[in-house]
Amino acid sequence: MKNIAELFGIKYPIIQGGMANVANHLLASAVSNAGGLGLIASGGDNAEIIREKIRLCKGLTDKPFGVNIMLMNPHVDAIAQMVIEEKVDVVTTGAGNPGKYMEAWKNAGIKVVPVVPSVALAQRMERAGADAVIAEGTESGGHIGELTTMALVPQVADHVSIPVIAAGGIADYRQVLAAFALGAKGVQVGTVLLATFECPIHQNYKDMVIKARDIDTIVTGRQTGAPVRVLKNPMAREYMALTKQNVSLEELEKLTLGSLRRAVFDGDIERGSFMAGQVSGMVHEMRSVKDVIESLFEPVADYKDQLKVL
Ligand code: TUI
Repeated sequence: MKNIAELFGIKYPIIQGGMANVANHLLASAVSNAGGLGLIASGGDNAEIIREKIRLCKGLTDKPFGVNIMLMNPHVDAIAQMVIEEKVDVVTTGAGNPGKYMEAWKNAGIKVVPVVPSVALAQRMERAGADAVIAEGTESGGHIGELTTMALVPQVADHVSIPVIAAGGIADYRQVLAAFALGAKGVQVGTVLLATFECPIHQNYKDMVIKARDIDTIVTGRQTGAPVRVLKNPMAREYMALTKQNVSLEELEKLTLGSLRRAVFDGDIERGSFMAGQVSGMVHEMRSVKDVIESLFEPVADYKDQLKVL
């Protein structure tokens, strides 16, 4: 089976996570220029804002890149159509089932790669024509599923014949090797790209990730069915308190999305929602995107024959 570097026509079998409000044309083009697959994240943006970022990205790289569509976005129908018009190479999806858009994307020649938190959804996506699936474990930052990467990736790999991309808990080459050992044909990373020079977020956000230890993330909203992993801060503690009261899901989601913007754009340490994964404790310094990606794969070449990695 193809690894995802062959599938996408890129150098290294790595894709960038579709981080809402974070992953714009600057980050996506840096990842693609470094040999991975960069992604522009829809987050809660409307179709025209994302279209503009796609056009800017086309001016910054001649390599393939994609768009991540967050399916809880209220403008999702228009975004689904816009990526066809813009002839985007790859679409990844998150936070829902993209089934109703798959046929149109496939007919447009777009490679479709949904995030799946379970074997059942992976199988459904394969039947619907997905080119690969991203098995994202609960170690990830942001909106998460229940299963760990360690438990989810091999189970998904056993039940589909399309390539599986492992995500959640990957910050250095040991975790890349582990992902391939579990049956993945590629990896997705997010947190390790937050503390890069090219990542367009407030410096306070980068510093929070760099300072974080292993136990410094917390999952808000488990009780309401919208679990989101963030770095611990006063905002996260308030959210935890609110979910214990009778606040509506919409209200909580609004609070989370608004507070993500406060983290990304304002660097509001107290009131921002700093989405980040459990591997924040492995991020110790500012680096370039190229350095991050190369250091994830260079040692892996030594294991190439055992794992058929590259
Ligand atoms: O989507 C993510 N991570 C995200 S999205 C996001 S923006 C946001 N902010 C606040 C609240 C909610 C979202 C921040 N981080 N990762 C991919 C992912 N997809 N994780 C879990 C899922 C998922 C869950 C259920 C995918 C499919 C699914 O299907 C349910 C169904 O309908 O079958």
